[in-house]
Amino acid sequence: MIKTVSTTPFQDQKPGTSGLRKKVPVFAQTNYAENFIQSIFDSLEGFQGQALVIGGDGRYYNREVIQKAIKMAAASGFGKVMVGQGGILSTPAASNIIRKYKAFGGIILSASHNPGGPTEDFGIKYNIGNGGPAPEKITDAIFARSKVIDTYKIADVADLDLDQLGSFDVAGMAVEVIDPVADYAELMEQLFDFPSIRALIASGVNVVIDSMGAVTGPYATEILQKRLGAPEGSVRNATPLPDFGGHHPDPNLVHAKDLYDDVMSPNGPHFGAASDGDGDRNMIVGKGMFVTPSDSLAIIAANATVAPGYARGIAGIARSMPTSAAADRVAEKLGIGMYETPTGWKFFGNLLDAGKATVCGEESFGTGSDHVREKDGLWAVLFWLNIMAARNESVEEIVKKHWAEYGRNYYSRHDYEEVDSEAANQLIAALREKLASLPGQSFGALKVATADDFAYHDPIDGSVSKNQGIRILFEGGSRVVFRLSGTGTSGATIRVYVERYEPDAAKHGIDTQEALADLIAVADQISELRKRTGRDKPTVIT
Ligand code: VG1
Ligand code: CO
Repeated sequence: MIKTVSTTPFQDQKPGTSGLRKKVPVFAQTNYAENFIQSIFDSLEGFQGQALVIGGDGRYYNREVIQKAIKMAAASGFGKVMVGQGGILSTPAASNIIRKYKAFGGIILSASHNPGGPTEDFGIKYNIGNGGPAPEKITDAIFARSKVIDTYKIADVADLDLDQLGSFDVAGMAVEVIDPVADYAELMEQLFDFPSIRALIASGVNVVIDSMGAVTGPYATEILQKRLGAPEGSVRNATPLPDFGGHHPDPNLVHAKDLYDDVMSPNGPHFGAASDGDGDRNMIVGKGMFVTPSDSLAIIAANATVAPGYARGIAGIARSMPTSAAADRVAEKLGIGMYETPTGWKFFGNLLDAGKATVCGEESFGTGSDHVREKDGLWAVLFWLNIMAARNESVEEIVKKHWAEYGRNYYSRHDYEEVDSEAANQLIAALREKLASLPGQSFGALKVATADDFAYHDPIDGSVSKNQGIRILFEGGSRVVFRLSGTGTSGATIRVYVERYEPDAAKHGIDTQEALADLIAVADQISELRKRTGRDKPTVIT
């Protein structure tokens, strides 16, 4: 029943910021997914007889790869697979299942915020036993293995019915098809004050969640509508669809603009939130106030003790390097640790495991805590609702008071998508060349204090990750950061991150792009971005 299949390696299976992401036609090549899955198994030790969690965001090709993964897990000697019904598990829910049931690890099928469909994106990611994305040591081993692999093993059996809950046998391995929502909803109920949030909603605070045709639909429906009493229809685009209904499931001001406009309209909802393809991102919008993800992290950290799960306080905060320093000011005031890591959730795992950090965040609409080892979209939404309920204030009031107390970090990211890869690499290389000569140079009123290519020394395991983004820091706390995306699937995406700290509350009402205009101009001057890419404006501004 177990077949060993000869194969030839592919040279392009290098996991990026969050797993391997390629267009569906690439993944659909004969043996492409199989090679990568076998390369994962070949890079692991000690999983014989152990459990593997499998699930995905429901995008096109999800079911096909899940069938392959189950049959290959059986062939390689896993004792059990736990798979979400319909092949569905949001990324944070998968992380929770791995932890709760002490699985050896998990395979998450998703390309997250990238579009889905027959010619769009697909992805495979491996998570370790702590529930978090595999660290670089493992992803490097997987890549190395994928370049030389010559066989894979698969059980030669019929497909499993993924829609039926229950326990099954696949080639001698147990498979449990589980409810994807139940364990996650239970965890949220432990962390947050559901009675207070229910009362907030019952008092007339109108809350909507846009699931963007992606995986959070069933989770948000269960939690917001069933458990917290929001009226039916509060969760929009609630059915996970293979092509996300044509949506680009990226919760930001461009792709979730309908929701934003609705919340900003006089009769629209008081609070709106959106999530991405696999449910780990969040966008928070209150009437009159869009919350930047960096501010969201800071505000959650500053108010954490209102939530029952964090009532004892938080041990520390971690943020990715490009994320604004708003949270640093909170950590300073609370007298707790602050950690700056490279982009990607895998770098938070050690800090969370060691109890050094309790909450973590990235500027890319990602926030989370030690309750799982992934960022968690609905968790952030519930945290905001819990804070609103506890303080009896609107989003706008909460944010403005926070700025008044800590100062405001004006922040924006400019993305230049599908740029010629050669031009993008040259731009970064040229910046690297300039680093040594930048300190001390002035650009108008801005004087460079330091400039470097960010390198991270993991304080727990001592590993070093170099070349994680070019930072140019100016005197007074403003900065620009440049890095190339590690999640795109065509050409290169250049991300330019711009930040200015403004302590004076009288200057907190300026339009963000205006407040950052001089830094944006200097970023272009130093990088020659427009000249090198031929672009005169970013593809997406968040
Ligand atoms: C992007 C974000 C990063 C995030 C990653 C995965 O990576 O910038 O902060 O962790 O996506 O998020 P990059 O390399 O493209 O900048 V998800 O929700 O796509 O898994
Ligand atoms: Co995601």
